[in-house]
Amino acid sequence: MGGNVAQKILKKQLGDMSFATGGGTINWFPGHMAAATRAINSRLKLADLVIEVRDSRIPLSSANQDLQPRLSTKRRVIALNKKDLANPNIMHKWVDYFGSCKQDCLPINAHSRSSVQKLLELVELKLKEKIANEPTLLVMVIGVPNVGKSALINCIHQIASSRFPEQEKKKKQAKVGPLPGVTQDIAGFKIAQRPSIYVLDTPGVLVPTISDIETGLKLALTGSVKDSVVGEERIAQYLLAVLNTRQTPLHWRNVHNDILKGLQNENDDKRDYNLKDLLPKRRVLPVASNVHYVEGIAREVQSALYSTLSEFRGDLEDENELEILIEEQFVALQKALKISNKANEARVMVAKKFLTLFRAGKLGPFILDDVPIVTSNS
Ligand SMILES: Nc1nc2c(ncn2[C@@H]2O[C@H](COP(=O)(O)OP(=O)(O)OP(=O)(O)O)[C@@H](O)[C@H]2O)c(=O)[nH]1
Ligand SMILES: [Mg+2]
Repeated sequence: MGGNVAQKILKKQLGDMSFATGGGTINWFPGHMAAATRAINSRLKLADLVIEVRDSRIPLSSANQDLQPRLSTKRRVIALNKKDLANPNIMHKWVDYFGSCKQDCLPINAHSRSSVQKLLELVELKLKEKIANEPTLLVMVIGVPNVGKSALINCIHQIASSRFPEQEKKKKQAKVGPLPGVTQDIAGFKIAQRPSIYVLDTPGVLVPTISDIETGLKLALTGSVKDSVVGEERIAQYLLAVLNTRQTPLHWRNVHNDILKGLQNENDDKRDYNLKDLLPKRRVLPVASNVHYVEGIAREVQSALYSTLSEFRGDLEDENELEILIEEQFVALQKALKISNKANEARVMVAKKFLTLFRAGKLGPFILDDVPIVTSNS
């Protein structure tokens, strides 16, 4: 229900954007993707198994729909990557969902060897017969941009090298990076001998037209589409619409109260100091540890969103009123994120920092897609 409101408000906001209309001038599908899609399609014929990497936060929206018909005819494992950023309480429902579709799937974290090890075991199981009978096997890793294909390949390669230390001479590494579009060419990595098993890293590819605005926004929010394509402000507005309609900030009440208590203590300290009028006590300056700083800012953000939402008297189901709340939240976020009013383009800065916190998981784990309802008679 909430999702529908979020969708409506977004249709309104994005209605005049080129990608909302779905066709014509598509500027968010970079030139190299068309060529990459053709290259992937031609290699797919040769692949013995495909690891389709998706983002755990959007298990359906991160599927490349154009590739699905081909993939469903192949041996396929869906790796739901970045599980560290996804809500573990909902993840199991997705595993059940894919299970009910008879689709192998495994939530993983490409930076964790043990979780990639499990994926490898599943891959080996599915290739068991082929491993026994064929001299060479090809495993393709595909997926939309920035889902962690190359990070996964590096982890697989590392595990393989420790199994076959003689292979370690060639320290070939796939390039990994925080922005979409890092891998531009298909590259092979040998991970086993007898049979020879090659894993192919591929460039992330999107479909040329994203049929539904919300899918596009989710892809932008999780970093599959360059921010500049949709604009940081719109992505942040979308995130706020999602959080508010789900009432997520209401769970941050304790954070808010703790911060209030903290402020109270600080005031008490100050009063002490004034009354006694003694030599100033040495104040312990916060160690400028980045981690602590970021955690602190994230809590300020959660607190700001809690208080704006809990004080909001409007109707969240009304898109105009939801928009008013989101505007108030932009103001509150600016303060929480310590962005000066004088700053040029303060709104864009607010949006950027807010998105950075979300993407790093500092606002908590999320799953943005809804699990489809499976009718049991299928
Ligand atoms: N939190 C988290 N971050 C991850 C995980 N896997 C990859 N990343 C990060 O996600 C970003 C993208 O990783 P890449 O491996 O470059 O993604 P890719 O799918 O190869 O991207 P393209 O080559 O652009 O298609 C990097 O910043 C990685 O460090 C994961 O499991 N959890
Ligand atoms: Mg890559």
